[in-house]
Amino acid sequence: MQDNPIKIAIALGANLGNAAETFQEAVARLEAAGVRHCRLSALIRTAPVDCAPGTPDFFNAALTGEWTGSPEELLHLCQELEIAAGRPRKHGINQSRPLDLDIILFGDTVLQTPELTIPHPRARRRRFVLDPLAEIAADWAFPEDGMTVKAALDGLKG
Ligand code: PH2
Ligand code: MG
Ligand code: MG
Repeated sequence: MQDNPIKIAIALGANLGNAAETFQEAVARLEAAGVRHCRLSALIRTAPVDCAPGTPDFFNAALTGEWTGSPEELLHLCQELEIAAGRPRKHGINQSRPLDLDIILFGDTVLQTPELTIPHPRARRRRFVLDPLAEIAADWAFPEDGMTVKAALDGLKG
């Protein structure tokens, strides 16, 4: 456990069930588990990216907060909440899901283990991540090179 709270950003995604309710429930559970000062962006509806033909549209959002545990502890919490929302423990890559919680940023941590890569390796090329994150954390800089969320999003738009 670290003593000092670390600012974290999580991307939320769902394309099964009632995403608005599922996201609210996830925020409540994250708060109950110790994520403080949670701020949730608006939900946006997005076309599936890198998914099988016929995959339903997604709802995406982003959340910022503060966490006092390790990155791995936060990952395991996110995985628990995905399962609580009805996602099978073992699932295919990019398979439809009632809840996906991906850690995008964890303070200025850069981390690569078999279990977890931070920042999220695909975040900067995904509008469905950057659009909602820019609403609540536009000036947050990616630690590898200092590029802000807004600049990364503008790069994708250009
Ligand atoms: N998540 C994926 C793959 N593709 N497409 C959209 N629009 N939204 C997502 O959340 C998403 C996706 C893998 O987690
Ligand atoms: Mg994901
Ligand atoms: Mg995921």
